[in-house]
Amino acid sequence: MAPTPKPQTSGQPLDVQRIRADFPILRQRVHGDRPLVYLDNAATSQKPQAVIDALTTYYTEYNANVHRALHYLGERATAGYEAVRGIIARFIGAPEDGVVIFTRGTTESINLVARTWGPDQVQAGDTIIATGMEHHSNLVPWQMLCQERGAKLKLVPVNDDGTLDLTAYTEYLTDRTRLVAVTHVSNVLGTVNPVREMAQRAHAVGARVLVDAAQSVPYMPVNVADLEADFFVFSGHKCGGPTGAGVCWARRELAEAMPPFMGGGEMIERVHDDHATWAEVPYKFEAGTPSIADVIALGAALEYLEGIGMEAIHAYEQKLTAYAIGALARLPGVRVFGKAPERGGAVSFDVAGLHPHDLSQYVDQQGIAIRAGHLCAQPLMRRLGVPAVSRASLAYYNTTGEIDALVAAIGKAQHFFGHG
Ligand code: 7TS
Repeated sequence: MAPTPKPQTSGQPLDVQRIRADFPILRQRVHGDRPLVYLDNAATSQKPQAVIDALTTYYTEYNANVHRALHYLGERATAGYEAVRGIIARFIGAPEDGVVIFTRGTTESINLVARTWGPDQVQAGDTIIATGMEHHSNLVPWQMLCQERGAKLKLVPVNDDGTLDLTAYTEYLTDRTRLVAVTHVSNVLGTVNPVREMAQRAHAVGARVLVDAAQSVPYMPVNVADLEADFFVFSGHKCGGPTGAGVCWARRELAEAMPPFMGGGEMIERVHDDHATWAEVPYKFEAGTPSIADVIALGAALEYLEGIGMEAIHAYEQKLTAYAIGALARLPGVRVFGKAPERGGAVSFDVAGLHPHDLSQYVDQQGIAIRAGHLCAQPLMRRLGVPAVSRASLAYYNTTGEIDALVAAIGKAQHFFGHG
C-alpha cells in the first residue's frame, strides 16, 4: 500500500480544506442531506485516513502478538508497537529520564498512578491537591485513594473568569502535600492552566505533579520537560488516534519504585509457584496483550499532527475559538463560560430558557454535533451554578463556516422553543 502523504510541511499556515480531505468521515451527510458539522472534538477526535490505513495495514499485513513471537509477523508487530514509544516521547518533549507506559487512555493512566504510586506515597494526614475544574477521571481516583489512606483532597477554587485561584493554591501547599493533579487544558472552560508555575511551587514543598493533558496534547505544542511534570497522561483518541490506546508518561525513578498495576503475562521477570518478580519498566505495567493496532495507529496519528505542525494547529484553533466565542456571545441570551486569557477550543455556553439537551438534539437535526451535559465535571457545574452546559469543541479541521452554521441553528432553536 502506498504511504499516505503527509498533509503539509511543518511551519506553514494551515490549509483547512486540504486537511479536511484527509478525513473521510467529514464528507458525510446526515439527517437527510445535511453536511455533517462535527463540533464534539473534546469528547473524541475524528481520524485521518493515515490512521485508518495504519489500522488496516496492521490487520492485513502483520497482525501478531507482541514481545513473544519469534516469527516474521511477531517481530514486525513488536517493532511497530515499540517504535511508538519514541514517537510519543518526541511528540511530548519527554525528558530522557522517563518512561512511556501504554494504557487505554487518560482514565486508565490516572488510575494506574493512583493505584500503584498512591498507596505507598500517601499516608493518613497527607494532602492531595486537585482543582475545581478537573474531569471526573482526574478527581474520583484521588477521592478513592484519599478515602482509603485517610488523606485529604483539596480542590483549588476556580475564579469567575475560569482561571485557577493561585493564591489559594499556594496556601494549600504544605510539606504534607504529596501530589498536585491538574488538568493542562479544561474540557469545559478551555482554560490553559499555568502548569509549569504550579509544578515549581509543588516541587518546592516536595510534592509530585500529575498533568492531565487529555485536552492539551491535541491542541497545542506540549513539552513535558518545560512543564516539569512527574506524570503526564493523555488519550490517543482525542489526538486523531483510535480508542483503546493512551499514555502514562512517568519519571523513571518513580515508575521503577511503583509496584505493578495488574498481574499477568508479559509483566513478569520470573514466576515461582507462590510469587513472582517483575519485568523492567514500562513492561511491568503492561500485563496481557495490549491494544497493538491502536498503539501503532496512535503513532501514525501523532506523525500526522507533526506533519501539519502543532504550532500551526494551535494558531489556527486559537483564531477559530475567538471567532466562535465572539459569534456565540453576540446571540441574545447566550452566555459563554470561561474567559481565561489563554484558552483552548472547548466553548461551553448556556442559552437562556433552553435546556442543553433540547438544544443539542435540535442542532443535531441540522447535522451539527455538539455535546450537552455536565461534561464529567460536576464540581465545576456547581461552581458555575448550572446543572449542565452545551459545548462546541473545535479541532483544526473545523471552519468558520461550521461555526456560522451552529450559530444559525441556535438562533432557529431559540425561535422554535419560543425564546428568540
Ligand atoms: N481528562 C480530561 C481533561 C478530559 O477532557 C477527558 C475526557 C478525560 C480526562 C478522560 O479521557 P478518557 O479518554 O480516559 O475518557 N473528556 C471528555 C469530554 O470532555 N467529553 O467526553 C469526554
